[in-house]
Amino acid sequence: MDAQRLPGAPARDGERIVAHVDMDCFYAACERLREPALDGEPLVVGMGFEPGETIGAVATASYEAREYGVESAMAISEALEKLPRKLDAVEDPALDVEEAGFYRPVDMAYYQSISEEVRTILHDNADVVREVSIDEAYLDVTDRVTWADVADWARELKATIASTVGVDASVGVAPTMSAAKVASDRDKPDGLVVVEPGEVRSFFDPLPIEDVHGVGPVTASELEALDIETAGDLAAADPDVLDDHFGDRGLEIRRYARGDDERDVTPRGKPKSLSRETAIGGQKEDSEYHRELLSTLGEAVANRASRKEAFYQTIGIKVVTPPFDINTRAHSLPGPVDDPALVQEVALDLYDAEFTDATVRKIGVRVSNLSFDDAEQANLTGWDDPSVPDVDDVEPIGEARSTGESPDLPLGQSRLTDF
Ligand code: DCP
Ligand code: MG
Repeated sequence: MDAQRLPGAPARDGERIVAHVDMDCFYAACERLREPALDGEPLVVGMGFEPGETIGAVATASYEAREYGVESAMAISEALEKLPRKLDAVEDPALDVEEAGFYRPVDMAYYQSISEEVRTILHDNADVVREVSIDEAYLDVTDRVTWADVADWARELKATIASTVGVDASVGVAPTMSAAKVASDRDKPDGLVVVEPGEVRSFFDPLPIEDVHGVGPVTASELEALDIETAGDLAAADPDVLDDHFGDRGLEIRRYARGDDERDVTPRGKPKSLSRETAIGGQKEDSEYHRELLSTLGEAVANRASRKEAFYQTIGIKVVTPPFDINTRAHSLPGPVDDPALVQEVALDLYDAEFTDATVRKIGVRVSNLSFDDAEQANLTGWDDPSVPDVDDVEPIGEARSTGESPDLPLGQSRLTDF
């Protein structure tokens, strides 16, 4: 604790108490809720493991399955090599049943419902909550707790989530968002790490460079070539050297390594529009394929609008043709609707009217002119610049990454993203 700080003192002026909450092996934890026999077993949630299927990826693995080297985003074929499926091991004498695991398909709607239960608890326990993905949120609890009692608050929060919902959360508490996020990851699963204001530098210093926000594998190896191996090395590095090698970005990651992060926890606003798009490998000219994608994307967007209790009055498509021409078309309805079949129908009509012969690099569906149950009318701003993601319209990572809502999209060739 900071020497000048009295035990139980509230945060100082301008200083925040931020918690980052992240569920442990979230999809696997959800599967265990409805199938308790999976408790303690190696469990992989993903797509593509059924006989005859070859393409798919791991969404998550239980900590027991991680011991075998299975991890998120790994090709399902690789996961099956590391950890064969129990069902197969029982029939194949060459495989050891004891060294096999359970596989379950992704069920986004179910995970969303569990996520909602957790969110309710988070909102009950903090004044400001910013959800950043299906299993992750930042909470600002400055006005509720002091540094002396925040650990008790966090323990109670974890216990409430465990007893009410039945899944484990890891919690990190710190004076900034980025430090809280790193802290929640330090003691997983079922972790709790509190980093008080005076401890931020000593907490960051020994961490490997990859743990610093904004440092990917390429930057990490460039930094290592400069003998910068830990967050502490980066924090203490000569700013001129970093500026020479990396420009402004170098100074930015240096700030992160020092735990400097000015961002406030802000709740999400209501989105102005909801959209999904997918890149098409090989710039295919194949209208049936394009139409299938549009149907899948239209359904995903409509489901998302339903979950957010949003009605839409405008339905549109985006078709990107070579070299990189963005064509958008939209149709406005007489009034707001919540009608997935209509989203698909309008999207296909807009496509059929102009694009059946087009070579397409990317294709997407968007609903806009949104209204919510409280009758608050959102602005229709048209199509966003795809290079600038709308921060209020970021879908839970799990959903964006998962093949759960669109099992027909081969992984690696197409992906769902926001636009
Ligand atoms: N997810 C996914 N594809 C990925 C990464 C994650 O579909 N490449 C999904 C499955 C995860 C969920 O998002 O359960 C949450 O992501 P996390 O990164 O928080 O991973 P977990 O909660 O599974 O594990 P951890 O205990 O490390 O948080
Ligand atoms: Mg998680």
